[in-house]
Amino acid sequence: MLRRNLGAAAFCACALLALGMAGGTAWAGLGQPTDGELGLQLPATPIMESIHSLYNTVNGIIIAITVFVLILMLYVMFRFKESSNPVPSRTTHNTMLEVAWTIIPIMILVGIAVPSFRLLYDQYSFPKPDVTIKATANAWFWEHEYMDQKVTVTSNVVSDEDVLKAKLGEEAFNQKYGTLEGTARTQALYQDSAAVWAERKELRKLAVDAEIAVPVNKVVHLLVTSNDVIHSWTIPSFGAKMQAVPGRTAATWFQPTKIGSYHGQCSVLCGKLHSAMPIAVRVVDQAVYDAWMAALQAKDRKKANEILKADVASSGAAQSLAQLQ
Ligand SMILES: [Cu+2]
Repeated sequence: MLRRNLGAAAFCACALLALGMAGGTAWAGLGQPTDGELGLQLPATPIMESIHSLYNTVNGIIIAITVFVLILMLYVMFRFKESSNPVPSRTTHNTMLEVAWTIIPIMILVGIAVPSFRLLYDQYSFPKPDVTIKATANAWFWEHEYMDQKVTVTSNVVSDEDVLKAKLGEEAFNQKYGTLEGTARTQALYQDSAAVWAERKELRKLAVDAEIAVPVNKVVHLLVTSNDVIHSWTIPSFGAKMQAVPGRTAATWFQPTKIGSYHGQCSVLCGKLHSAMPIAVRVVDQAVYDAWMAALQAKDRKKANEILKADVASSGAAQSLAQLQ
């Protein structure tokens, strides 16, 4: 019976591992998710680096404890089974052992608490800001107001319909899809837009019509609030996540150290189009940022978008390529 159980457990573990391999698992990318990813997205800020290190430390401890308990259980199962140990011991207490299994877990917990509290402290210690942005959540889009420059960027998701319309033209689009309704329409748009997304080198569900930009290595303070229900502003690679609560202003900060394109989504289930609230931040050179901001201040949004589009160094495509190499 025992052998059969052990065999089943080993088989399940092997099957899971094989499934993971076949599913094309990969380590998560920088600033964007990867298909079948394992682990956290790569860090682009000192805070996210600390989160990675805490995550790895705690995972190491978990793996060590699990392996230790597994070995202990297997040892007990074989060593003390009825056939090899017909006369069981009558021992009920062992002071040394009891002190040890109380003290050691306490020491492990304190060991986890120290880096954990240090990280929490760092997350709430705001360095002097170079840029202050107020992110306001709306059902279903984000507004980013650069407080000192008095400029607001409204970011809407780019849908399958948008990219197909841009590719085919409004008229051809209506001719092809105008008669379709409901799921049939959604599916047709999804299937037909796949090639267009690949061609545009943009991330489906994560692309927005107007990205925001921040200068590299500068401290950004982010004030977060909402106009309707609770949302959450998140960029995983920045290690920044803050609830957007109506009537309140919360704050977080980040200091991105790598030029690139960073993606996140509203991460509190907020309603029907929760999945249509992506956030896209470009971390750019100071010169690119200045030019982009100047265009926005001159109310030339088209030029501002073009400046970011033309900045190859921070484009997501360059990033995916660098990750592959
Ligand atoms: Cu939301």
